[in-house]
Amino acid sequence: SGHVHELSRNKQKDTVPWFPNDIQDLDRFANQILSYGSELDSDHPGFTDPVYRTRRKEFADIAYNYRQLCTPHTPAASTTVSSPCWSSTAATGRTTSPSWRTSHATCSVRQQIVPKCSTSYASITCTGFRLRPVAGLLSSRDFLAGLAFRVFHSTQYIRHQSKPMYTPEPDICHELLGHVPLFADPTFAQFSQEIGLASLGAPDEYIERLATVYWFTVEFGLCKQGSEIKAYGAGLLSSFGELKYCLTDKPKIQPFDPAKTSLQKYPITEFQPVYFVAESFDDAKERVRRFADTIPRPFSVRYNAYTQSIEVLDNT
Ligand code: NLE
Ligand code: FE2
Repeated sequence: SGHVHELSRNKQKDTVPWFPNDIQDLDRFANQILSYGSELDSDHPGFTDPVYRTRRKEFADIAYNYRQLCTPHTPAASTTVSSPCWSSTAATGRTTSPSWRTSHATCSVRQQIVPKCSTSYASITCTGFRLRPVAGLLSSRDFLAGLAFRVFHSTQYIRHQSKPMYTPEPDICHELLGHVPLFADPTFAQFSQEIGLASLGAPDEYIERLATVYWFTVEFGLCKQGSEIKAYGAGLLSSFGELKYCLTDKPKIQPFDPAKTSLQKYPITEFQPVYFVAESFDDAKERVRRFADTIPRPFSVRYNAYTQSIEVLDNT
């Protein structure tokens, strides 16, 4: 029950780590961020740009004050100015999955204007996925837990205009051109939620493995389509540089298999040396489900979409 998880929030051996039971519980960790979104490292391309830094701070503050059920679902922050970064990332499409191109239209991604988060929110009501603004980087455990509720923690600032082709940091181009179109695909939405559900109350070691599965699918996944291989990972769709690179013969390509994929090490500030190819979103979903069954947990979980809460089924 909720109370048991509550007591075990400060990690002790052999207790189940705390996890959100109800969608409102997401408010409890939304601001437990590893660094505030406006604090930039000295090697960040926007470090010496005061206008950019002020804007980042405004976005971080909006996210900080957001509450799941109280704030309207249209995060007020949005960038409706034109930006060279948006244009260069929005200009692409040929190497991407059919889901991306279908919902590309739904999201009315235009080349000159960065859409508001509210527009994108409307476009994914078909799967019930919603965006929640976040003020900084969440822990893997908290970030994955959001997916169990079909809540996606999203940045709102844009990358610095001096480096449009690739950024190690997620930004609004990445969220709206990369993630949102895929979350409009019902099977992909289920697949993503499956990773989230598997993470609830999982031991730390499995959180790391699930975060790795997430990385090689939702962020950097490739998928077969007939005799071709297409990119669907958001980190590829939003990076014009890496999108071209990933389908050359430079990187190593391996079949997606959660047991193995979840152990693969990866860099986070440069193009990936290894990618994993799924047979289909359905196949990937089944594989994640089977992998989830191997996670040691004394219970199983199910999401109740009517009450927006997790049902915990005792297995002991
Ligand atoms: N490298 C991606 C891009 O440039 O859009 C962002 C990846 C975020 C995990
Ligand atoms: Fe991402």
